[in-house]
Amino acid sequence: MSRNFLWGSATAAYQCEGGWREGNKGLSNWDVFCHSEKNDVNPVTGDVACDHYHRYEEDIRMLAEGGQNAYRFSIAWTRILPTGVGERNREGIDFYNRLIDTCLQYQVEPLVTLYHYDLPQPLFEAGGWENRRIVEQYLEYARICFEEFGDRVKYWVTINEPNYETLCCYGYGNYPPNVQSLERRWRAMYHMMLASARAVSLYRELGNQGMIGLVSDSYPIVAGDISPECEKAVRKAELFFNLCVNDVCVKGSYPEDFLEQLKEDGYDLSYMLSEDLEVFAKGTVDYLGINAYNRYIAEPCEGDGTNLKANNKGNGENEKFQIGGWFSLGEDKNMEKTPWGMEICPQSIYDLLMTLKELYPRTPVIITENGVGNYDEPVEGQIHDAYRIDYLNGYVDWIEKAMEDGCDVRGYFVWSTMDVYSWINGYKKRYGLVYIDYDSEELRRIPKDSYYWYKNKIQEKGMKFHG
Ligand code: BGP
Repeated sequence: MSRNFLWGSATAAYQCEGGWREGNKGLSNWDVFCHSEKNDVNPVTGDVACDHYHRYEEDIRMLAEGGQNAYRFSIAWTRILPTGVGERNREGIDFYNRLIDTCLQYQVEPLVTLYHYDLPQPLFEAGGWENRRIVEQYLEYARICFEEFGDRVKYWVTINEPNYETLCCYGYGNYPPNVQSLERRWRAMYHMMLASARAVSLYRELGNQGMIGLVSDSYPIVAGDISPECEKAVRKAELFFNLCVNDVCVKGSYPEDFLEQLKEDGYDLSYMLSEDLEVFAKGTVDYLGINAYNRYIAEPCEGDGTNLKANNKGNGENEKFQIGGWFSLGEDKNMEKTPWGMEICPQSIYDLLMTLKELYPRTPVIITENGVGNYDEPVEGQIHDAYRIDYLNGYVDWIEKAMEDGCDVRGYFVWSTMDVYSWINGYKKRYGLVYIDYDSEELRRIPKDSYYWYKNKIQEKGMKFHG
């Protein structure tokens, strides 16, 4: 396996592929949701998206020409198994074979996510991640992917963001199934963690030699002030966002005070079976994938209510985030924020990485996503995204500092390779190193200033990058 530092960028199937009815693909919950009347915030779909399904060669070539040596993408479960279970679909497998072979042809290391938000619709209708049956179904799907692609793919991700996805599905309620029930959220997340642990063990049982991990959106969390109440709020926010995922996949068990809190909330936890303890303990990851975007300021709750309202309009209007009985999130008015309320704070990655080093000293980290979404407009055919360069540059420098201070980071991926569909934020919230002109017939690709910046940065830092 290559020992080079992974310098890459990332996408996910539903956000870029398009080709939603091609190659025998089945329908996913996102296909159905985006075509339903529930999709009313920014009513667009991923039917065509960037047409990566047909233009992957161009995208991978541009990535390689931009000096990158790694590409993170996800497999659509519905291309491999159109209804989620049953016979494998050759056309879908062939598509990913072409994608992987193209990466290798350009000397780009593929880092492959098995599950990134898009669930086969029949499984979604049977309860999705709330239904324990999905653990076996996911495992069968993972087995097929390992068998078909494991000879060439050496970096795997079991599941993308168990925290953020379930928070949107069952907290904000802006992703399908669009409900607000934290009790259901914890149940769904538990099955994701179980499925991930099983897949890690299976990967090893099959004799694979690569690295398999889970991608966790993780947050540096600071106290609103130095009071003991704020300190307690920090711990609860850590449990809520970070430890409910990271402790489980790295240490192989849930934190005691997390389980206590769920009991205190009065939730039915009968889905947590004692036989699962061993599954978690055995299925710990080879590396932890970190999606780094935001910093949080934890404070005690005001009253006992829960308030969860997402800002998907990019209009700068953010409601206070509060989980009754747990904590609330404060705001530092002096910090710069995007119109979607994300704080710009590159040095916070240093704190996060040093915390991870303390908590999980033997587990390497790969930064699997880092980026900033905003409205980008071409000026005379170019995209001058200096704000993105500042942001990414700050992150890379602070990551380097954390590495100098002993944190074992193996790779860095910008979100995203090119502009992609931003879930229910639509297409106007752009993250790409490459601009997509969605109005042009050929979905023209235009490298942004940040694309060239990244190329130079990689050259300057070198492929070894302390490796
Ligand atoms: C992560 C997801 C990505 C991507 C990114 C930006 O949570 O893994 O799929 O979308 O965030 O988020 P958004 O597009 O919602 O702004």
